[in-house]
Amino acid sequence: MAGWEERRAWLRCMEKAAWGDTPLEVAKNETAAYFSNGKTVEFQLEQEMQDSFEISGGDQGWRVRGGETGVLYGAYALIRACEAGETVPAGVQAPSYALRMINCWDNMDGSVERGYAGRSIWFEGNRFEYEPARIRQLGRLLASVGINVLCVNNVNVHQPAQHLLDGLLPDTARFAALLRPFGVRLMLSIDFSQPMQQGLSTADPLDAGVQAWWAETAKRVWTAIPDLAGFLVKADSEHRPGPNTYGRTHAEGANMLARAIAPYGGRLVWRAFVYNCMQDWRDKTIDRPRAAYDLYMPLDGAFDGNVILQVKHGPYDFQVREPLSPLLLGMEKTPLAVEFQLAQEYTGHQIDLYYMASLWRETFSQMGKGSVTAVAAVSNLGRDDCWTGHPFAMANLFAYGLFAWDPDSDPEKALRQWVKLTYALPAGQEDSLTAMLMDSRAVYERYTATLGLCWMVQPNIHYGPSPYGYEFQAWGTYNRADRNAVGIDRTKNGTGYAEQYPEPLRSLYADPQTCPDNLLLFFHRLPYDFVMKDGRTLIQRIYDDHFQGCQEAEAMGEALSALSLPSPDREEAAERMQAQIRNAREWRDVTNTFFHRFSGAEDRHGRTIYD
Ligand code: GCV
Repeated sequence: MAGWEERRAWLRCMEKAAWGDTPLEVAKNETAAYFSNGKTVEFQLEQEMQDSFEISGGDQGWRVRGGETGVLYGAYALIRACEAGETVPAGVQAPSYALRMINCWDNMDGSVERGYAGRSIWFEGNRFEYEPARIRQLGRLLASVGINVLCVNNVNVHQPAQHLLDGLLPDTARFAALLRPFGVRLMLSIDFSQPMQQGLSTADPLDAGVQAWWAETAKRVWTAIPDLAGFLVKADSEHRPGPNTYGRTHAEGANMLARAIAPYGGRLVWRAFVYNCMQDWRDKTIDRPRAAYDLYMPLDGAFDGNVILQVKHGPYDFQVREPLSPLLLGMEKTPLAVEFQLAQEYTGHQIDLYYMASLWRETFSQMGKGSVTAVAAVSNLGRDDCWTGHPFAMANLFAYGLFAWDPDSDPEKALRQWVKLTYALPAGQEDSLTAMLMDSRAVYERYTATLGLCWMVQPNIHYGPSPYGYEFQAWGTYNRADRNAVGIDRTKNGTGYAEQYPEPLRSLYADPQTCPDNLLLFFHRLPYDFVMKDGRTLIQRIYDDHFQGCQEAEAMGEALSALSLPSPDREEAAERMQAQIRNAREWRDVTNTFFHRFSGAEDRHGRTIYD
């Protein structure tokens, strides 16, 4: 079996390069190793260009002009294009977002919350434990697609992680130093109540003692790690402490922390994932998707300049299909980050194939350019040799980097580049793998969440079907299926959630005749005999999608076995594909039976639906 050293994901072509101590040195070493055929690459450093670069030249050699990190991104862009046989990008290339972040949900005991690729690469036994070469390799992976911030610890900050700011600070600084030559800056998740764990009687953001504690802490931390990108905070969310405990607003809480770190250029990333997770399922007046907009819109303009409000792309929680969070369209005076999840919590646990770039394309095109200042994604990485559990899940990390750099990127082009860099497949097989991954999102959606029906998953695990698994729980995640109808009316006649959208989306979603099919049951409660735009009944469409999705998963299995992938990717992908097919069959049968029992409707095509 190959170890991680042999499985450098898309950087296999650069095995021989030496490390360097600065981005420029790394850029020189990487290009010298790659262009060992005599072509030269010259670098011209122009500090003010920062992350930007421009590549010129061609036949004789290349010239890369760029800022301190720009030269490195230029070197990688050049290598990626040459290796994939693509045209080298012309003109000045500048990233659309200054912060292109990966948020790791790694716990200090070595576990990874929602991790599907093994244990943490850098934590074990409540301390840092890692192979330095692997951390450098990680820095290189991230830099090669332009990612520049790594938040190392879980947003659910369990007690030992607080010591990253004090007892373990020298280790945190050593870890940061390993990533620095790759232009990757560290970020730390912090606990809002941290001052109380360390002797103070309160964490009230308006308390002078608390403010002094954070100011002192910030000074210590930035002295050790002067380029720390900032703090990430999950507050008043899923039982985490926050300013609400003290009757303070989220602006008061965030600004207190932001002021402590402002002298060092730190950014305070404050997550907007706040909702009532203790809801009584009987209470239909509460509608979880409304929560973030209701809480944060009145605070627009109240945050300090170095606060970034980090908003999940949809109003729920990384479901297979959600509309864009209305907060991303509504807040105009607050710097925003959009948050995605590479970890496949609800999207197949890195067992089922699920290439995400079309989601990012949809999200960015709905938001429009310039409405967010940063991009974040929950990591899908772990200690597994192939880094991401499923070797194809690496395509998501790769493409995420390209989209965080340029939200107008093309999902298929990004994927093709990853396929070419990762595998040496014959052209027809490249097409086949690309097609399989391009279709994977729609296939998964068909057998797990048709018509926007989400949350029908095994509670806590979030893999496999359980139509009533979340129905009577406190998390605010209901489908309210009964013998007459399914879904929730979120128009002004119902919970009013659709009213949070500006026009024309508000009207588009409010009318079942214009609402996109894939969000129909997210916005509406409809009877099983409701006639869809294509003339089918709602129940028939539910049956059809489950049969079709499952069949497509089986066909992907056949297409996969025809690929001449290298070992062990071939065996790993095949094994996971078998699990995916079992999962798809289970989803098909459980969901169809569930709705058949309620509706009593027979399948028009007479296929098997179990009683
Ligand atoms: C880190 C969901 C996940 C949690 C996660 C949370 C979040 O609820 O299931 O594991 O916690 O999102 O984004 O904070």
